[in-house]
Amino acid sequence: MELFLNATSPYARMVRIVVLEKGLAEMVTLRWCDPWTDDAALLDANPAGRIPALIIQDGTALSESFIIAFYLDGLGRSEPIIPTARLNEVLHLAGLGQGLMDGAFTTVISRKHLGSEVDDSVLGQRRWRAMQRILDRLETELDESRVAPAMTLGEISVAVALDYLGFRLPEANWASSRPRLEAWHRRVIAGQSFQETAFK
Ligand SMILES: N[C@@H](CCC(=O)N[C@@H](CS)C(=O)NCC(=O)O)C(=O)O
Repeated sequence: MELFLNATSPYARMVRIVVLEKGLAEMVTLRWCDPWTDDAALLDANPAGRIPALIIQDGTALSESFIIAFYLDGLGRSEPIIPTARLNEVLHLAGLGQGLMDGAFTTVISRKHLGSEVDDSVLGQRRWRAMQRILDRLETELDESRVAPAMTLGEISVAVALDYLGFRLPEANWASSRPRLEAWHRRVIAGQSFQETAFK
């Protein structure tokens, strides 16, 4: 299989962590690319021009991080990252992580293309409030004692989104008033799959 990715995309990192957690690294060739330059091979795999995209064994191209994660979860024999016994809880958390990731990524990309004054626009302000609400909700729902040995898609999604906030929007300073979430995050990112894929 071939995975189109770069080193700064939170969506691509999430899928890369899933690959590692599922023990599939040897089956996946990493295709480093820049989605912003209309890379021809990427456009062929995903006409939306976005990473991640995954070409699977029969040549089918998959796009969208959650769809790719769902597919990969069906491969390999390791613990499921979307376990049916904890489905509601895992999907709930994965949704919050995705919402946070979308808010952070859209903020970064809007600033880059429209200037940082976009933060003061109606949409920019709305996005910022949404991120704060998600962070506050996570602070009430998560704590260190809830980190199970087998990583789930919920944990991966939230922890990658928090890492991305620290990487691209450090001024958000999400951890300063959220000690439980900070302890939870520190515990999750200590795992090898997070260490190997750190943003740079
Ligand atoms: N909903 C998509 C979002 C993917 C996404 O936005 N990827 C960004 C990089 S972080 C990208 O490739 N952007 C290029 C573009 O929008 O043209 C997913 O979950 O995979």
